[in-house]
Amino acid sequence: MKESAASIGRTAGKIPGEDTGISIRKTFCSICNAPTHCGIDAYVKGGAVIKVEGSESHPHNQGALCSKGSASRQYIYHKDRIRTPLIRTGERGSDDFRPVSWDEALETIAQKLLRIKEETGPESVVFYAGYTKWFRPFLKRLAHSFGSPNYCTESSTCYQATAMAAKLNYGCFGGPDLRNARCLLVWSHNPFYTNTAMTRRLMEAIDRGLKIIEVGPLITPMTRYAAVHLRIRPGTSGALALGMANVIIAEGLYDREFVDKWTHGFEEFQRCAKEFSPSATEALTGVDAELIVRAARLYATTKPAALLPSASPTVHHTNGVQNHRALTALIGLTGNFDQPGGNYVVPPTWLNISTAASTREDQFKQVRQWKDMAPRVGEDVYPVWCRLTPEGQAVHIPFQIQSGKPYPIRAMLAFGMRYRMWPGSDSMLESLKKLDFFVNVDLFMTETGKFADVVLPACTSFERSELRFWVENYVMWSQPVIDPLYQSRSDADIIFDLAGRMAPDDGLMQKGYEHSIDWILKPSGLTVAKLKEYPAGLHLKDFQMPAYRKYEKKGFPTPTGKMEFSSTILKEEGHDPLPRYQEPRLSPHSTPEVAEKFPLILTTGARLPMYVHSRTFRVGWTRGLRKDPSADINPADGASRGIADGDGILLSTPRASLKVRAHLTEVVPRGVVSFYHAWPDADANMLIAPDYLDPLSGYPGFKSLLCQVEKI
Ligand SMILES: Nc1nc2c(c(=O)[nH]1)N[C@H]1C(S)=C(S)[C@@H](COP(=O)(O)OP(=O)(O)OC[C@H]3O[C@@H](n4cnc5c(=O)[nH]c(N)nc54)[C@H](O)[C@@H]3O)O[C@H]1N2
Ligand SMILES: Nc1nc2c(c(=O)[nH]1)N[C@H]1C(S)=C(S)[C@@H](COP(=O)(O)OP(=O)(O)OC[C@H]3O[C@@H](n4cnc5c(=O)[nH]c(N)nc54)[C@H](O)[C@@H]3O)O[C@H]1N2
Ligand SMILES: [Mo]
Repeated sequence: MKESAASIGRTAGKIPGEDTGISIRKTFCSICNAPTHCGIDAYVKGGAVIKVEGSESHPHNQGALCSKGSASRQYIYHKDRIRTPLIRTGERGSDDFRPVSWDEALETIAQKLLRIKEETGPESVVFYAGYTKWFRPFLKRLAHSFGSPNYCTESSTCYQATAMAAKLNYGCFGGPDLRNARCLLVWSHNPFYTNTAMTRRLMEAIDRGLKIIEVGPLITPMTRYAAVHLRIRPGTSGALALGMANVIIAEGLYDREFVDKWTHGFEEFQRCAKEFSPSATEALTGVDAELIVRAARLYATTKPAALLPSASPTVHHTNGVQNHRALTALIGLTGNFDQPGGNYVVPPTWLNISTAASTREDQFKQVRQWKDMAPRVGEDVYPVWCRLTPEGQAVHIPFQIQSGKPYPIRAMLAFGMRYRMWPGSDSMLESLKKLDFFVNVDLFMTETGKFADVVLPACTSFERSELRFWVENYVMWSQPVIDPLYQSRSDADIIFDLAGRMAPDDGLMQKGYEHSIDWILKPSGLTVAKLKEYPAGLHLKDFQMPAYRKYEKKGFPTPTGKMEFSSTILKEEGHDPLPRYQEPRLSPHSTPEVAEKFPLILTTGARLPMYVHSRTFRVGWTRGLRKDPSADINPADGASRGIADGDGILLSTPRASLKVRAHLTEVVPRGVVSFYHAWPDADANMLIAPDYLDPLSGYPGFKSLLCQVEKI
């Protein structure tokens, strides 16, 4: 078509139309976490994305995009994208790879893993997924079809411990029913940085008069809306929760009827909470006794009230699971479990996202039962974890590689693995080097990829098809808006291709990706063909949400059929059945001798809005927002050490030191240092010992240890 002056102007303005050759295609951003992905309008011309906008029509983000999604083009077209499959030719850790065809790469992987299976059993191979979630059900199925129990994920340091704590108490869990809540107890969650689309619903609820109680050491954008902010010392959530329970019980503000009829172990719990008077709790948590009383009264008397916990900061401690049990116990104590406006249980539809639709995800994944496979990695050390969590404990992988006990781990097929996720990351790297065979699939050539024997290029969400549900009862089968760049492929294609080579007996997987999705979707009545008719997504209008108070009919899915203040499972496994408070293993109270040299409390990994773990450091727009690794330090702690804002400092723990910059800010309370966990050249996890773990879950104590800072 001949271009007129007007149409040239329209092209420059990136205006879609036949004359400009620009079309808008619907997709979504998947740089951050699965429940929070935002709908995107991709402006495509000549097979390339030339602009992105938040989709106005998408109910989740309603047109908005954060700094990361807005930088999507820099992410997709980044120079570090892996271009072809690669096989290592040089030393592990070097850049020496030779490009190979997909067939050679996949055949090499299949042959090697099948040989290992024959020699030492399928359990010698670990199948691993990093933070990316969308392909996990296929990977888990591949692992079990191959015969290995060892499907492990990044969730071994993230959400699974909170799920485990909630399952010990209730057998199931529910998020806040925001629309009907009148009070929200936000326990260490900062949705303004980490769950941005949710904050629209939150602001609407605040406008309707929602009362907010915030718990967490840091000042966040939520703080200005909070009626009370309890700035606890990191690692003391359990003490605070018991302190609040103490007030609620002593003042008779608990829900007697629910407690009498539906709970187990209240008497013991009451005795346990009795020790946590407001003043005793103040001594442990650093929060004024008067504020603790106010928060307890507000939460217990404003009905209905919901708890909004986070996936991780309360369990990133050596006492994490019991902390999280104590704070979720407050829901039952006040009769807010599965009530309108309380914590409403909606079973997950797909990838832990709950909607009105149901699927067969669980049956699809657990194609072979645990009893028909070897014990999982970590099962001997974390039996409670294995009873409640349908995966192995990934934090234990390096220990088992080193010990070879109870059986050797010889190979890993990993998708998006980053060894710096592990505490004592340097020691994790040493363990990786001991593997006979290591495959990593990623978008980018990463530091971890350099230690792999085979590296495969994955593509972004713009270049693939995937099934995605949103809590707004919305579903989408996305279609690629551009072809995969270079020779990259979608992770699902790679897994299904490998299933053909490594698990030929898995009839369903042999039928392919879309056929498997149809099988999974069956109970919902949806199909891939139907979803393809709605490229922008489909509202699940005719689907029925589950009732409230489901326990009245079926009881709780716990051993006693009740909410368990005192856990039957923990008792059976020889642990304290009560959510009793213990100090973090390193703290001014538990190790005063260490605190003499390291008097500050270190919390690592509080999220920043522009970064998602290691993902967006390489992206120019986001990196420009906070360039250098810097530790947040309270100005008073800086002043007493002669440290000014921007100074080079040494951040030290008993294990190691890092050179970083000082960022003096009131956001952190006095006595606390907060440092982001995934800076490329300053790895927080070098500061933490590999065995600094919660004994119940194996979770690392990322968020409460001891440190010192000094000017260089
Ligand atoms: N932008 C961005 N978004 C993300 C991520 C990201 O990396 N970047 N990561 C995603 C992932 S994997 C996760 S798990 C979530 C995490 O999501 P969030 O939990 O919302 O994020 P955090 O900043 O880790 O923690 C929230 C609050 O916990 C409090 N906190 C810190 N230390 C402690 C402590 O010791 N005890 C208690 N009780 N509270 C503490 C702080 O006050 C902090 O503001 O975010 C997800 N979203
Ligand atoms: N000190 C400290 N450590 C922590 C935490 C903390 O708070 N403090 N938080 C912990 C928590 S909660 C979490 S969730 C973990 C996260 O830890 P990781 O799993 O390490 O997180 P990422 O860096 O986001 O992702 C790993 C890799 O996945 C790749 N990737 C991205 N998209 C895709 C894709 O579509 N396909 C494939 N194959 N690869 C892809 C990325 O490029 C990246 O290299 O870190 C944990 N570690
Ligand atoms: Mo996480």
